[in-house]
Amino acid sequence: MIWAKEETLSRSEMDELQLTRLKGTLKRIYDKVPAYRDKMDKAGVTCDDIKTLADMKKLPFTVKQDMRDTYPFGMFTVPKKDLVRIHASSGTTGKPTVVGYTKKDMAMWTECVSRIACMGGASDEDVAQISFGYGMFTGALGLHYGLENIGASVIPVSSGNTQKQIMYMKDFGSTLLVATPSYALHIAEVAKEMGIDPAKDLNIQIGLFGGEGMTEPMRDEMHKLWGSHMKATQNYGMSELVGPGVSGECLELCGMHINEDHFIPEIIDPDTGEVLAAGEKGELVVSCITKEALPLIRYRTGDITRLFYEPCKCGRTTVRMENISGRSDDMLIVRGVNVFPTQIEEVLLQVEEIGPHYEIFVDRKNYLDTMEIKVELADESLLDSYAKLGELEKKIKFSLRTVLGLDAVIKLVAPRSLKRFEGKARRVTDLRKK
Ligand code: DLL
Repeated sequence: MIWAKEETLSRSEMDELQLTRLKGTLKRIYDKVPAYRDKMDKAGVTCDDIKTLADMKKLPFTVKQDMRDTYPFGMFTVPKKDLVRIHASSGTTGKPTVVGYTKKDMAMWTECVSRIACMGGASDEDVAQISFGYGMFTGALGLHYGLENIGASVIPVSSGNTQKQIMYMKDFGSTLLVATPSYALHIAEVAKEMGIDPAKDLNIQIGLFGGEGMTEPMRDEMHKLWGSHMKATQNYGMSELVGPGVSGECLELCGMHINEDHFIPEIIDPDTGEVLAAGEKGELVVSCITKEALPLIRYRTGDITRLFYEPCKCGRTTVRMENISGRSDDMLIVRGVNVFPTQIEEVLLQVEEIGPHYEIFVDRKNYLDTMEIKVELADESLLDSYAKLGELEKKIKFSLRTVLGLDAVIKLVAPRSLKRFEGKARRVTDLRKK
């Protein structure tokens, strides 16, 4: 089922709608947000210069630092009194990024998430367990409202307390799981330890995963644990833009459909800022064209992807974005080789004998970069044979070198010995930054 007619507009209808909305939003920002007005003035561009969507490239970017410089509410276009919700995303450094919603924004957010849930196969028949952490993170409340809106029965269980989650899942007959992919793997693992086979003894038919990426081998792992019947899709968003609800995969699994009547995507070269052609890979830049409180224009997400404009078999005509390959700031350069952790994950998870849990450590010794990857074995029995372990380490090392040109030290460790995550996984430690 397709939730809204806006998901099936022709390209010319979509262009026209986007342009009208962009012009209105831009004028409001120019009038109400001094920080963005200054940027436009410095760039020598006026609202009237934007006559077509192609003119967007004249507009200055907005970056996370703009939000920090104007902390907490300086980029808002409405007085605080008009806000009905405030969230914040905690960065690893500095002040958090604060985002706010008016009543109208809440309705728009809910609508966007309902569309994405629907794309992933959710309906009013579902019993939806939300295992994202409730709180300042936008994931849980975003999915919560969107799923309630389509009539699903929502269980706001939050993250953590995993054994209890599994008890609810079993006793309430939950059919849909909302979680980060890494937490979904962990829930399945704990269920097994409790003597419950997630694929047979539980009834999860739909997995709506997001907040972090899910590579294809990771999706395969998900099917191994939760059963091949599970429809495992991922969706994407960012608190600054709205939270979840920016884009999501439909069941054709060929990229994430962007809610284009609310968000205009562009792909730029992260180094030069130049706009790239459709199909080229670069940094995703998004303009919010319907939000009241915080309509960021040309926001640099830092996420690396590409866009496909061909209509999808599902009937939606909205542009699709490829799985995120990484963030421009988490690309590792190891002895001159550029590599994203997702590429390492793709190589690792194709090795049958190892499980989906790994940690990457990068360091510098005697002026040379080193990389060590700890990987969990899928099965304990291999630990008994030094010879087999050595062989397997060699095999993984060889794959990494052939596929990515990377030399790494591989350390195979016992199942369940690496850290587990209840929210977004953190698998890379770059000790060179210390
Ligand atoms: O993670 C919003 C969200 C919550 C989206 C739940 C989907 C589901 P932030 O905490 O601000 O917001 O983090 C945003 O997370 O820039 C990406 O780097 C990453 N991210 C989110 N979804 C995906 C995904 C939420 N499907 C940052 N694939 C983004 C890859 C993702 N990365």
